[in-house]
Amino acid sequence: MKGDCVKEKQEDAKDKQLDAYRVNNDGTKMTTNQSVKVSEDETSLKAGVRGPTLLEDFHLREKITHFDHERIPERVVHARGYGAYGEFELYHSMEKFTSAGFLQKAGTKTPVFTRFSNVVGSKGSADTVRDVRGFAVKFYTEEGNFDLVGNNIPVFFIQDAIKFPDLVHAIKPEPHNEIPQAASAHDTFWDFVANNKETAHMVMWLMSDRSIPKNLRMMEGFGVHTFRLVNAEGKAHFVKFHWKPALGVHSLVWDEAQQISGKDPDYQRRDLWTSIENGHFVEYELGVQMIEEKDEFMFDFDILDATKLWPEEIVPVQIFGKMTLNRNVDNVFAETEQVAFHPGNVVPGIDFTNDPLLQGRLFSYIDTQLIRLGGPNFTGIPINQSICPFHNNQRDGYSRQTINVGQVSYHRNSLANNTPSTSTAKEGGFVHYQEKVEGHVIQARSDSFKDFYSQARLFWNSMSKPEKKHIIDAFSFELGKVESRSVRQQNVDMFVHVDKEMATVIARNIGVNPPTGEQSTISESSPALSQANTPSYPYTLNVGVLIGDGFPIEEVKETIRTLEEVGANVTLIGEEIGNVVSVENIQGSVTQTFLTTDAVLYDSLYVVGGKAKNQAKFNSDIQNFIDEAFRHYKPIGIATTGEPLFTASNASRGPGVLLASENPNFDEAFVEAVGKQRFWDRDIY
Ligand code: HDE
Repeated sequence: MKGDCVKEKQEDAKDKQLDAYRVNNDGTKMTTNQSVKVSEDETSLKAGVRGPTLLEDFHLREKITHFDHERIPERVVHARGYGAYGEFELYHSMEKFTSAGFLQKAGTKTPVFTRFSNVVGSKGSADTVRDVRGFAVKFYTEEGNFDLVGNNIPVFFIQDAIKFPDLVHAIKPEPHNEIPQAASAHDTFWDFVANNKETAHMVMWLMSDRSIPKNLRMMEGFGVHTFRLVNAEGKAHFVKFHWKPALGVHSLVWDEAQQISGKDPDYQRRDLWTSIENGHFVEYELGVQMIEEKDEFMFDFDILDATKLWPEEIVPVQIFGKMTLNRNVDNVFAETEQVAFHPGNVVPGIDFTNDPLLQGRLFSYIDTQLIRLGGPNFTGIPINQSICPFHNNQRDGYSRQTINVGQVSYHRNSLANNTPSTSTAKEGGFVHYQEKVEGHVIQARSDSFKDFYSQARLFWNSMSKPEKKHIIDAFSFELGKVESRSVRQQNVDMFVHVDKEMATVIARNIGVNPPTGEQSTISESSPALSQANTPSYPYTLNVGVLIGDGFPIEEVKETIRTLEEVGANVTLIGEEIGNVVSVENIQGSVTQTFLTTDAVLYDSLYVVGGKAKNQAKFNSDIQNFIDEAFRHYKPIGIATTGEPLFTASNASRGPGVLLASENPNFDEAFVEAVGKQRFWDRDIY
């Protein structure tokens, strides 16, 4: 890229840069890649209409050759991902803590690209599997790219990067039969867990609702590692980065998640795409927890250990800005697939620590891009380019884009006046933080890394009653799928150290002996870890309206209007796609049928009922929807005409079930229930 870094309308800089690469086929004539106009694209060149095909048909050769090479290797982890553009706006200056240019002046807007991902499954696997979600953000700052490559869980399975290949081998499908896809519920993963006790804390998160997020808009993001913010005077703070979703943290229930995997494997990417297309932009606030360098050893955990979090009640998250995702990509391959994140991409004012997991990542990401994107020039792919020009003496390699002019490609030189030249810190040069280090060269773990259960128990203690039940169910499901009795036993013998009652119930469910060990003595909890304390809104939630002919227009119109007023997405579901007609002969538009959609794809139901051609089937379809939504603790609103259908279903009255006939303020009460999302106190089993 030529010229200076864009200073004005910084937030548009990336979009403008990409303009040069956007190609639109509308109204154009077809050409080869050499720009020769093509006259025939359906029949290859042959000697006689039934004769042999001729190699001189260059268009045929080029078309097939290009097709043959369309695939690149999927990411070794985080293969399934989805991305969007947006901007990051700084609320207030962070100058006191960091010299990073994009964090100096309140109101500064920086373009970003964010890719969310599932860790384990292949590129074509389902969205809603139980897994950690990647949360990777590329900030295109005017001092270069800063990548915050995090997850939706604040801790990690292992403490040292050297164990990453083992972890991934264990959790991926087993090599002899490549089963199961995108799932941790199998022997090798749980064998790894039981034999690597540092996994305990993260596994508690994995078994919790956090690993089945409702969508990508309603989950937190964490930088996981401890980084440093360094100010202009060179003073550093240890920090952990946090993304807080504006809509709160919400999850699916496991049965629902599994059904969605079949009904709509693209559920989460569809949700992100559609929200942005509908102008329901997606917001997360960014904050840091900060610890002064002098306080490094003040805590009962090691702040360099990535299996530990810093309880927010002890070290509060200080919010300093907001990311808004507001634009979908034009081409998923060119942008989302080719984006290359790297935790080592930092800008002056942001630096690393000795977290051994982070240190290993600093090596891995470039290494993986070299094979995935075919050589060292992947930074020239449009999505990866910084918005500022770059100058150095790196040259050549596969698919080099720049045409470097001149005879000099080395430093120091006199022939080019010793350019490109380096910059001092004052001139914006990155100067690594001058930490003092000393020690013996040794392959060992610090003793301060060896407490595996305290925070795992802190997490357990912080869970609400339904959350605890979900964790026990998840363990029982996952370990119940493990064939080796020994591995099942080893796991309950391990997790007894987190909670005895929990491990004892799991042992019973999975047919092994009750564990005999003792649980950790930690009694503290951290309310910030429970989703019971998260905000909840009806905005952007999906309400399915089950409707037939002969509905009461005033009643239904008013309820739908109230829902739409708060930004809920309302879909009419009926017997056939097309119009339904009210008693008053007013039409409504049905866009989904009981065949094309399913109750699991909606956050709540509004049951109107009515007449249909096949009345018996229509009624039973509605009753099935009600049962499903009821079992998944979802709000259900019943119009006066829907009451008989509700009564005929297996659902019972109770929390989150609202009848228009009984409720004078039905619309408001229903909207409130929709916003609450789940009614855990419903008596289901
Ligand atoms: Fe990654 N990780 N990782 N990781 N990671 C990759 O890089 C790796 C770890 C994370 O949307 C790979 O480009 C090692 C923690 C995300 O493109 C690879 C270790 C966290 C993404 C890699 C870790 C992450 C990746 C695969 C142990 C949360 C997807 C493809 C030291 C803080 C980024 C690629 C995207 C991707 C290596 C652990 C997050 C192989 C060696 C901890 C969000 O380089």
